Amino acid sequence: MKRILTIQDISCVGQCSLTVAQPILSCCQMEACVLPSAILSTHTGGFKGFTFRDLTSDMLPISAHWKKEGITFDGIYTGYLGSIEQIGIIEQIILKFKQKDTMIFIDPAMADDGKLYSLFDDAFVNRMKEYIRFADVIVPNSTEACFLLGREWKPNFTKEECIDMVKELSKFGASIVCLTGITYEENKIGVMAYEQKTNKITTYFGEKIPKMFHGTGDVFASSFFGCLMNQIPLAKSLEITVEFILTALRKTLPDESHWYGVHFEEALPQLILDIQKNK
Ligand code: PXL
Repeated sequence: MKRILTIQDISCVGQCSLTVAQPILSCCQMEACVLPSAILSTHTGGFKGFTFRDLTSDMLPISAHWKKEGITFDGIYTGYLGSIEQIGIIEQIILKFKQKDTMIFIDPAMADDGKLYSLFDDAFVNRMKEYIRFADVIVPNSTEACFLLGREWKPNFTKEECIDMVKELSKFGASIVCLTGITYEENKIGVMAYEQKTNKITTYFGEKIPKMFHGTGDVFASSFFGCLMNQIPLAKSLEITVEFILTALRKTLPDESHWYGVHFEEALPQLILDIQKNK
């Protein structure tokens, strides 16, 4: 069984980051080890007065213990990070644990809907631009793509603009760039991946659910990473992941009180079956 490491925060309530990644990666049939970047009482996208404990100073001692125990990882996936200083430490951890075939998957989780998340600023964006050079795969949404490229964001981009963005982003070095949440097909929302090696663009679109849900980026990244780690081909990985999210969103939509996350739990059986069928 593959063992992977995911580094992101624990939002104790909020259905994002580790509380989403861990169960999804287990459903993708991997041993999912975690390195929490920070502990928050909730996520920062709509709750007021959340607590935040930065765990930067724990990271090197934790990883040093793993090294001493001879623990290795087949993949490392990072999401929402706690501070600029922490990024340097995570780079050291990646260098320490990266073996020939270790997939480094970076979700540059820092912005959505045209805006940076509340705890980030331009200095964090600049550091993220350096950090993504470590990645084999990056999965920005269109807002993050614009911050990384220094472009103006708008709610909709044309197909040509999306192609231009993924190709431009690939210059940071990742072999796969996957842009999420793109909307140039009428009444649809989807993803576009560019694979540098083959110069190939792959897209997958699904029905556009008429509401924005917090945490879909984390559900996407976790499932997509899980599919790729199972060596499922890129196009199929996108299909499985978008269909998983659509099922989750359909389950969430009727529950109007659930504003802060996605009921992905009820869609997990579908993901497990798709992984078993395709791996
Ligand atoms: O879903 C991304 C995310 C993860 N973690 C925290 C967040 C957010 C988005 O707002 O606030 C703490």
